[in-house]
Amino acid sequence: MNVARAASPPGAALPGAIRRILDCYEGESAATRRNLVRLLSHGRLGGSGRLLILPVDQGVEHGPARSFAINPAAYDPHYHFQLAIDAGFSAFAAPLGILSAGTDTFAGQIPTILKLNAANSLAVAHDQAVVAGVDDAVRLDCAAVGFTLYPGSDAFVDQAEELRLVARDARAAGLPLLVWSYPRGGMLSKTGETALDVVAYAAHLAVEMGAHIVKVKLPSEHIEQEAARDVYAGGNWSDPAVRVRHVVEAAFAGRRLVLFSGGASRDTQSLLGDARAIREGGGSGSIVGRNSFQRPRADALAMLGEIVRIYAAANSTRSTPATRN
Ligand code: FBP
Repeated sequence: MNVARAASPPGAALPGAIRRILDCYEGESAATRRNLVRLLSHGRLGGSGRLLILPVDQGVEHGPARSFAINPAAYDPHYHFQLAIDAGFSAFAAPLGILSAGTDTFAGQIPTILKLNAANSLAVAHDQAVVAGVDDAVRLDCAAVGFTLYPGSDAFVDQAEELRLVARDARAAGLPLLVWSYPRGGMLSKTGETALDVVAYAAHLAVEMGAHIVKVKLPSEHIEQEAARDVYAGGNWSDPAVRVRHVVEAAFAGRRLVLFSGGASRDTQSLLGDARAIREGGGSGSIVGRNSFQRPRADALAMLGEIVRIYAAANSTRSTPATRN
């Protein structure tokens, strides 16, 4: 089946940016490709080849009060669906409870991504429990499924085996797999969790294990692994765009979509600076949770509008297979 025709309105050609991205996903089923198109076509960045995703799993990961007390409207799952729609996000990613709580009201208005595993701050282990299945995502008409991997943690081997099964089920159901690849635990120092070499390694592990889209934190200049120090010596790593570029290269030389997370709430200018670096480095976009729902709604909409403008302004200055003109 011709995916381009199936995913577009009759007579409409698929935008070049999306076509180039699809060309990088060799061997995928028509249904998986159609769902990638669904994500890449929605919202204010639709058709640009970039993604902006609203993730709301912080109530589980960090606790409800730490996440929502600053903006009590955000305790309501419907608040996040509406914010995702009004801000023009590409998709809304959340655990089963939140997605179920708005699935009828917001049906067809925003692509959703079901986060299949979860950690919480009451536990100490660097591990996640698989708490939902691909069958739930199909029932909720999701456009993709999500899974958090902790490279470096003592639970990594078990997590990798869980991910293999999730990836198999997701492919059978035609759902793209988005992997949050967050190094932590084991022998990694706290600084090492966002070290350039470690973040690039985490991105590579995720795509090697079947992620269609990988999400990582923006890397710092720090190099964690002694054995990798020589390889990085002499690079211009003080430029955040160069660091983004390196992570994108580690994800099959830009043949996979690479997103960067927003992190804890901070000032708008610093967020916009990150978005510029991601764009310049050939990253595919951002996942911005706390910085969206921990701001008053009007401020969040204004800030997200600025991020959209940055991503929509131009393509990356250094091309990858997915961004080449
Ligand atoms: P934020 O934009 O709020 O950082 O959300 C991105 C995210 O990956 C969430 O999906 C997740 O709950 C959170 O970060 C985990 O953050 P941390 O690793 O700092 O606990």
